[in-house]
Amino acid sequence: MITFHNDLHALHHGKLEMFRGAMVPCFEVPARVDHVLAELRARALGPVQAPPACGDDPIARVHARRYLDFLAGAWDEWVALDPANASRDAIPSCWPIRTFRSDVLPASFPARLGLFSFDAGSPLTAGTWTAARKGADCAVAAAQRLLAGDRAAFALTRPPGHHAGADFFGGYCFLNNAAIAAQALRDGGLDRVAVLDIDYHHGNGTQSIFYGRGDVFFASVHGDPRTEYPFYLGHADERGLGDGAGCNLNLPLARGTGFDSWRSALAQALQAIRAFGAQALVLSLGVDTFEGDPISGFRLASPDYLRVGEDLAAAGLPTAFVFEGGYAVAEVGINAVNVLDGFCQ
Ligand code: SP5
Ligand code: ZN
Repeated sequence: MITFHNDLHALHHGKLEMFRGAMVPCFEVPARVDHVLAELRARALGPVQAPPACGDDPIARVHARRYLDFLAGAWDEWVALDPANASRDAIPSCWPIRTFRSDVLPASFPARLGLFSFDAGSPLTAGTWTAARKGADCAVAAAQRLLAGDRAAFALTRPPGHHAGADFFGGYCFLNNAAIAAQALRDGGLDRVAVLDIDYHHGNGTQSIFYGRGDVFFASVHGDPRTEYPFYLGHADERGLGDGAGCNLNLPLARGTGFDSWRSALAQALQAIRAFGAQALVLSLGVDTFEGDPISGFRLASPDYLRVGEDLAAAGLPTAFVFEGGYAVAEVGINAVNVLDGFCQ
């Protein structure tokens, strides 16, 4: 399987994130991807290539113009507020929830930073926009390989994407790579596409992007949002709206869930994707389901990820893997590549 990767991901390197009132070192670090690359190369799982530039169009098919304009200029605006900001990341501290207006674009940069985000845990840095753009290139390139007939491709990207909505960032995510890949598959001629999200955290951004659509099925196995981030979406009763009714499947599991129960939920998600009649699959590949993950609560062990890959392969769909979370940095390469290795056997 081919892997698309761009070194410029490392330009996105947040320093600190807000957690329960404290600023703590970022969990989502460049070394995560270095470990995956090293493991891919050690196992000779296929070529690693830099993707061609996808241009603005595939990104604008998923994200709102005013959000993309905001992201593109955000770092310069942040530094223009105060030259001292060049040495610290941009983090929102004010949000227009409920009765506030979101239709009027504030002139104030901190106000727009809050308008286009949902948490204080996702620092925006000098290189965030460049890194995110290169990540979208990887996602589109992976989709193009499926359209060209490949059975699988891997977009090895960071920052991750699945928490980012059409016009907001959060959860370490800025551009929704999985959604961009799914939309590229649709625009490339497939009628029915599925996104399966196996990151520990619910893919609220991907769900929201496709919630009203009947052409893209979204399924997710994740920590129960009653206790787990992102808290405000991901419940089992969210089934899709309008044309999308029945095209959303959430399988929340309690913190502490081990592989056997998790694997049953995966089988249920794959069964629903089969019933939907998907012609291709985008797999949001988070490995923060690992027992050693510092911010998550499932109990998957490293060898379990080989079985995950085998189960995915048995679904028989062309599959674009898109890298998401996984914060046990030393093991993230083994775990992610185990999924790909299991798929390719
Ligand atoms: C892509 C992805 O996996 N995003 C996850 C974002 C989670 N953000 C909240 C992190 C909360 C950090 N908890 C620290 C617990 C230390 N014991
Ligand atoms: Zn996650």
